[in-house]
Amino acid sequence: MPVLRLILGDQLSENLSSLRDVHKSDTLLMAEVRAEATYVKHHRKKIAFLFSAMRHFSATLAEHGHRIVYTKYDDPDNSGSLAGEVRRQLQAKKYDRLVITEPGEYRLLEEFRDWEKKMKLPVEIRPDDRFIASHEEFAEWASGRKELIMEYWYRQMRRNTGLLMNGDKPAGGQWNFDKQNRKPLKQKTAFKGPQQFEPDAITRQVLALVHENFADHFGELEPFWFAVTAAQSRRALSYFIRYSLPHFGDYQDAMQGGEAFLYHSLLSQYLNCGLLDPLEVCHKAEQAYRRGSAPLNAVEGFIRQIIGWREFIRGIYWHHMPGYASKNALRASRPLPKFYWDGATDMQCISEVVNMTRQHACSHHIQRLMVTGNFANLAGLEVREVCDWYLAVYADAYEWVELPNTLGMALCGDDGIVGTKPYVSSGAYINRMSDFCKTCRYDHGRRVGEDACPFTTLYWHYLMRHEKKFRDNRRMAMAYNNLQRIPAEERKQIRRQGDKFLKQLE
Ligand code: FAD
Ligand code: DLZ
Ligand code: SF4
Repeated sequence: MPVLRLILGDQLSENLSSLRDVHKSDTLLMAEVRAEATYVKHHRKKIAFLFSAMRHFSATLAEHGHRIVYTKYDDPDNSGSLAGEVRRQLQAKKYDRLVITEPGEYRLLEEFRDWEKKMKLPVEIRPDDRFIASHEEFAEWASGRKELIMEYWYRQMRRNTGLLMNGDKPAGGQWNFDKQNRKPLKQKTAFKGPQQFEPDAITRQVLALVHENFADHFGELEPFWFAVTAAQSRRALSYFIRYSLPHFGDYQDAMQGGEAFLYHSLLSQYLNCGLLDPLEVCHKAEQAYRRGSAPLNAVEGFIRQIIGWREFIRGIYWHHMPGYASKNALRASRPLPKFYWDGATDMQCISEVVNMTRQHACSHHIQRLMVTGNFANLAGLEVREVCDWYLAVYADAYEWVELPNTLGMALCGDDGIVGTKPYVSSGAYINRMSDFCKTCRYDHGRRVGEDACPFTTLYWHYLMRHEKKFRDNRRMAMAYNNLQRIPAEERKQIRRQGDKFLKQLE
């Protein structure tokens, strides 16, 4: 009897584990469904990107001789959920079993685990092996360690893959060149970022559909320029390697007004839905170093993001779920302010990042971590609401990668699993790494008074609020020594001003 194989919107890879033993008589099922498009109100560009990429992928599978059933969002019989679409197939035809590659979110894994009973059909859930490490390898590495430090995991991944290795030694004699990767951009850059693609007929159809059906979702739909096929994603990769990678390291942490991308790759949305393979991406970057067209600090920094951070974050998610999602170590409970959606705030940095996010459904790591994330942590914004915001607004967001980055790294909400200290800073850091403060009505250097920068006031307010928790943390010693140097009267003023600001936020 044939097998039914369900392929999800972020499983657009021909080497998917659920397709490995596929037979021509099997049915491959893909479905655009309301439940997945609205469990958070995804950015309209994200929905358009995935629907278009799904349609292109299904066309490729059909060209390769597979039998595909594809439900479009506006098909009159669309049941609106993955379970409903599977059921429709089971009613239409007899199948031996259902095969699925493990999803990227725990909520779906739980649902799939129930299907065998509910659908009265054997359900086989296979590992997603489009990553470098398996869950078992991460669990083995994590077991018995007091702290999970990304750097050590990364070295294991370097050894396993042989990337940037000369025998058993790291290329250049050092594992990590991060210290060279923190330069601000002193001048406006003329570089206009990643390769862009003209929407084809399929994408234009999807854009019309999203325009029609998701008018109340966040984000601008057009201009739409994402790659939507594996071939286009590879072209975007080559473009990045050629034009951006040489500068990626130096300006990895820099931010600039009006410039959403700088020298970042903008490849995460392609990697995360399966259009690009992480190892292929890293090998291409390594080749650029070996042939002398990109410096080691850039290539090492880039490869570390993928085989280090990306794999580490995924390991943390699956190792700690389901409990991880309900953590809120700092008891943050303030509602998400409206300016996270409309960008209408005098804080120039937040306004810029929210507006870039609304336009592109992308923003780079430091914008996510040190602007919107930093503010959310400093202001004690409700963890679930902040996580849902990040899950909704970025084209690369799926819970396996969004949650540990947001709840763990940005909000310090997981009791030190992802990071050993909070990523918080005053306006001084934002001023050093960007030109946002130049056009802001606030003064990044002032802690109190009319013009005090909210980041700066809240930074000291945060240190005082959480003194019990962080005071004895070795990595916070300098921050607390600096706090002690502020005169007692000014500390009182900071408390008052911070309290007032937070009250107004609500
Ligand atoms: P580049 O700077 O060019 O980096 C290269 C690649 O490295 C990325 O494409 C990505 O695949 C990988 N990478 C880099 N940093 C990380 C990281 N911390 N975790 C996982 N992969 C990483 N990344 C997502 O892919 N999806 C998310 O939903 C997501 N949410 C985030 C939320 C917060 C609060 C923060 C601080 C970070 C988040 N990140 C997320 C990580 C990172 O910001 C993005 O991967 C990156 O900005 C994507 O842009 P890029 O492709 O230009 O990355
Ligand atoms: C994100 C998303 C969206 C917007 N729509 C669909 C869809 O219609 N059909 C589908 O199969 N997948 C979609 N996805 C991706 C899923 O939400 C994703 O597979 C899970 O979040 C697990 O990572
Ligand atoms: Fe942001 Fe403060 Fe700088 Fe204004 S002064 S841009 S609020 S850091």
